[in-house]
Amino acid sequence: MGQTLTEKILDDHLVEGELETGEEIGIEIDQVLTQDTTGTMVWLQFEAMGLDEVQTEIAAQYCDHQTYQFDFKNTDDHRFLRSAAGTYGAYFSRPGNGICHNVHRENFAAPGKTLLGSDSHTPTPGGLGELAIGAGGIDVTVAMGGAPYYIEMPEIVNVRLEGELPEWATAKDVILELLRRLSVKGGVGKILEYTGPGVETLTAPERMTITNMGTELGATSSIFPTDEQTEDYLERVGRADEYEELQPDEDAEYDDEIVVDLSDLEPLIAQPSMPDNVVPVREVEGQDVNQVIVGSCTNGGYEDILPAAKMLEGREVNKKTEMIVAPGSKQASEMLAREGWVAEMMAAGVNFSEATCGACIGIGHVPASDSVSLRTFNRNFEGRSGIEDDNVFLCSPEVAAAAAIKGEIIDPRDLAEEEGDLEAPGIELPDEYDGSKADLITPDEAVDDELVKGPNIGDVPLKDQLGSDIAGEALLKMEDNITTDHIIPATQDILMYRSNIDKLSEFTLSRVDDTFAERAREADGGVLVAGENYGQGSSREHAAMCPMYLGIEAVLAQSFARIHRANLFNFGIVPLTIDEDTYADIDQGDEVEIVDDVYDAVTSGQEEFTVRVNGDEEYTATLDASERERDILAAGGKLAWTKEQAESGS
Ligand code: MIC
Ligand code: SF4
Repeated sequence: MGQTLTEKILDDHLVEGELETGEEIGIEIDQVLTQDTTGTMVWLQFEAMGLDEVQTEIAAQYCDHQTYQFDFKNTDDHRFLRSAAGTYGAYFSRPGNGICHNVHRENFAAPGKTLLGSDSHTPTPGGLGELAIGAGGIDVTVAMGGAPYYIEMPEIVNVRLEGELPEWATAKDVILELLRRLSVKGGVGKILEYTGPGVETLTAPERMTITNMGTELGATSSIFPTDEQTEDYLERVGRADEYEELQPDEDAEYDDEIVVDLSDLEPLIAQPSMPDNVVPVREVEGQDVNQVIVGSCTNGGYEDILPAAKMLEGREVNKKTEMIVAPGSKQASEMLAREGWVAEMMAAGVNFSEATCGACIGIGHVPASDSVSLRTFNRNFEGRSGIEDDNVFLCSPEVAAAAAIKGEIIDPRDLAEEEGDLEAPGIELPDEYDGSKADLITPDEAVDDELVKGPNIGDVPLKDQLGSDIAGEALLKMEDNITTDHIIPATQDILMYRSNIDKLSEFTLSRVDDTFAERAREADGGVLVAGENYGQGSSREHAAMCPMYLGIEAVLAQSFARIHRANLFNFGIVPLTIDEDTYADIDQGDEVEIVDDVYDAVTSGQEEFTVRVNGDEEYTATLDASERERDILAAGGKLAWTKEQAESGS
C-alpha cells in the first residue's frame, strides 16, 4: 500500500513504534524553535536537566511576543534568552526581528524536515512540506537535547483542494471555511494533508496561512506536498538548494477525506469570539469598525500586507477607523519600506508597528470598549485582545483593508462595485526576499557563553512523585472549549511573569473566576472539572505548571486538547476523561475522591478509575495513556522522569 506524505516523513524519522493510528511513535526532530514567552522555561529546564549543548540541526530562539519591553522583566527575559542561545548553541533572533513562524519560514523551514516548537502555530512551515508540530516547552527541551519526540500516531486526513480561488477570495478563506465546517475541535488527533489540483494554484505563503491556522482546528499538524511553487519560494528566499520534491504515493490511503472547491469560496469572517464562528462577510456587512489590524503569524508576511497596501493606494483610512499594520517580520517591513509602500500606507492613515505578536495577545492596540476590531489574526478568544468584552473578528487582509476604507464591515466585492476603480490585488511575491539578517545571531556569532539571570528569572517548579490518594474539592467547573488563555492569560501585565511561576500562578484561571488562585492555595489540593476540548489554543505549559504549583492534582474533562493534555502529564497532573452525565452530575464545590490507589493504578496500566463524589455517588473516569506517559505521571512530571532516566542510564 502506498504512503501518504506524512507517513513518508514520519517513516524517515521513526526511531520507535509503528505507523499505526493511535500507536505511540518516537520520531527524530531535525529543527526546534522557541519564543520568548515559552523559551525561558525551555532553557531553565535545559539547564536543570544538566544538558550542555543543542543536538538538533537547527535550534532557534525568537523574541517576538513581548518585544515592546515595557518592563525590565521583559528585557531581562530577552537578555537571559540571548545568553542561553549563546551558551548552548542556538540561533538568537533579536526582539523586533519578527514573529517566530515568519522568521523561521524565511530562514530555516525546509521540505522533509521535522520541526518541534514551543508555540502552537509551529505547523506553519507545513506549507513548505516540513512536518512541524507544536508542543509544550519541556518536550522541546528534551528534543533539543537529542531525544526523540513521542506522539500518538494521528489520523491522516486528505483535504482535497479543487478549482481555483476566485477574485477577492484568499487562502484565509480556505482555512476559515474548514473552521466553519469542522469547528475548533474538528482537527484534534489529526494531521491534515492537502492534495488535489487546487494545490498548485496556491503560492507557498498562501499555503502557510492555511497550515498556520490548522492549529485553530486543533490539528496536530497540516502539510502540503512540494512542487514548483515550493521551489519558487525557496529560490526567492535564497535557499533553492534545500528544495526536495515530496508527494504522497498515488495509492496512498487516508483515514478520511474532505473536499474543498476553491472556486466556491467567497470572503469569510470569524465573528467574536471563536475562530470557528465563521460566516460570509456579506452576512455581517454594515457594522461600524473602530479598528483594523493587518499582521500576525497568519497574515503578516510581505505578500499579506502588499494587497492591503495596493487597495489603499490613492485612498484613505476612513475617519471612523484606526488601521494598524504589524508585519510578521522585520524583513517584510524592510522590503515594504524600500519599495515605498510603508510611506504610501502611512500617507493613507496607517499606523506602522514593529514586527511583533503584540496586539494578537493583548499587548498594545487594545480595542476600545464596546467596539468592533477586524484583525487578520488566527485567534479571537474572548478577552485575548486585552479587554474582557471584546468584539474581535478574523478575516483576510483584503477584507480588513476594505473595512478600513469603508469604516464598516463590507465584502470587498461590494466595495469594489461602490468604488468603481478598486481592483482585486491578488497575490504577488517579491523577486527576492532580501531583508537584512543583522538581527539573527548565528551560534558562531554568539556574544555570551554563560547564563545571565535577572531577578525575575525564577526556578523551574518541581512536584513530588505521584501519591496514592487524590481527594479534594472540585475547585472550578468549566464549560466546553476552555482555552489556555482562560487558564493563564497572556496580556501585558501577566506575560512578564512567564519566568516567575510563583507570581504567575496568582493569575491562574482568573479569567474564569478571580478567586480561584487564592482558593486553590488555601485548599492545597483539589481537582478541576471541564467539558470538551479543555486547554485548546496555545502550547503554553504554564497552563499546566501553574495549576500544579497551586496543588491541582487531577483534571476531569470530557476531552482534552492535544498539547495541553501532554503538558498535564509533563507537570504531573492526572488528566481523566469523564462522560457527559458524569460532567453534569459534578458541581463546583463537591468533594471528589479517586477511590483507587492512584500511584498503583497509574503504573499498572489501569484505565478505569472510580471517582466518588461527596462520599457517596460513584462514577467512572478514564485514563487513556501510554506506558511512557504513565511513567512520567508517576515520576511527578517530565523533568523528574528525564532525570531518573539519565541516572538509570536508559
Ligand atoms: C498564542 O498565540 O496563544 C501564543 C501566545 O503564541 C502561544 C504561546 C504562548 O503562550 O507563549 C501559543 O500559541 O502557543
Ligand atoms: Fe504570536 Fe499571535 Fe502568532 Fe501566537 S498566534 S505566535 S501570539 S502572532
